[in-house]
Amino acid sequence: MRDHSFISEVHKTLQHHIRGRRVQVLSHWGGDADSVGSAYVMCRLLTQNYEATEAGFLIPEESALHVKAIMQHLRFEEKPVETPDVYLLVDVGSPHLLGEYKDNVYGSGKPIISIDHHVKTVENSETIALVSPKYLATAEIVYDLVEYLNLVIDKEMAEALFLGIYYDTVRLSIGDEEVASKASKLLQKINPYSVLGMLEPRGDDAERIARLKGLRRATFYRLGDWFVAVSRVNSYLSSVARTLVNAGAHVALVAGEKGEHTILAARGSYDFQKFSGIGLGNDLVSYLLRRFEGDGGGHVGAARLRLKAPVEKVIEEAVKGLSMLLSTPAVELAE
Ligand SMILES: [Mn+2]
Repeated sequence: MRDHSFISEVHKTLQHHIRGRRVQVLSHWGGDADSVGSAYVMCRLLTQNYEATEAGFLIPEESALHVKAIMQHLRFEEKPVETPDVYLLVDVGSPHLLGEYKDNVYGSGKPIISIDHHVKTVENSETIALVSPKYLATAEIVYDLVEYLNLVIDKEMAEALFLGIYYDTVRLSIGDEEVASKASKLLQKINPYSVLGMLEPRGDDAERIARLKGLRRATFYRLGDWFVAVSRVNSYLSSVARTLVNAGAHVALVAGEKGEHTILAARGSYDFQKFSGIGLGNDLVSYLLRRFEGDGGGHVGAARLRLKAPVEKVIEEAVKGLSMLLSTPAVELAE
């Protein structure tokens, strides 16, 4: 167990708040393997071990494709809880990541518990924060909780927790001995061939078209040692941003229109996250929120913003912001 006293605090908090209550579990927007894997196991623990009368899970905004695949595989469905008594946020680094549900949750006056491994932010002050950045994934916290409760891990739980840990450690590449030992225990109950493919689903035609359009419309900048790709599409923004990072960009900025707002999705490559010293979810987001009205959040390698400004303006400012944060001019790559 990575941090026994933290896990015992998680346990005591749940014991205190969950019994006889209706619990709405929420992930960050779009979800990912970590938030969904953790939520799946937590929903089971809440009813089976902490005696919640009801537990339902919701993902703000549109679910990522791999999330849909994992949920289908686990036969885990989204379920809104009517008049919840408690909210449980899983892997939600900042209230902004609740997107459309943020005002409901934070305006409810009900206890909000957050189980997470991201760095605690000031905004979390209203929340009962069970947060430990020592953990490499929220699924790793849940793994330790399951061990703390002395439960037998079945195949579905093993799959959910393994996918969460594997995804958040970038295929274990940023893992340590502790994570390796947990992963190896989980793997004994899993057929990797049948589950790992879910992390790279092929996608439907609409997403494929958005990615291809995103590639065709992309322009590229060099900022010192870093390459930044910029593009615009009106749907599947994060998917397009991931595609551009896979193609070699260190940062991808993808913007699109949604009503009177511009949505901006940013993704950073693994080396950008590790060596640039810049967090997209904090540095770039606060840079843009100083210039435009709107909201946004994220973590080191991913950000999403909703801004009241035209797409061109947002893109222009985002590139300028990166250039300022990296203290190097942005030079557009010639054809
Ligand atoms: Mn996570």
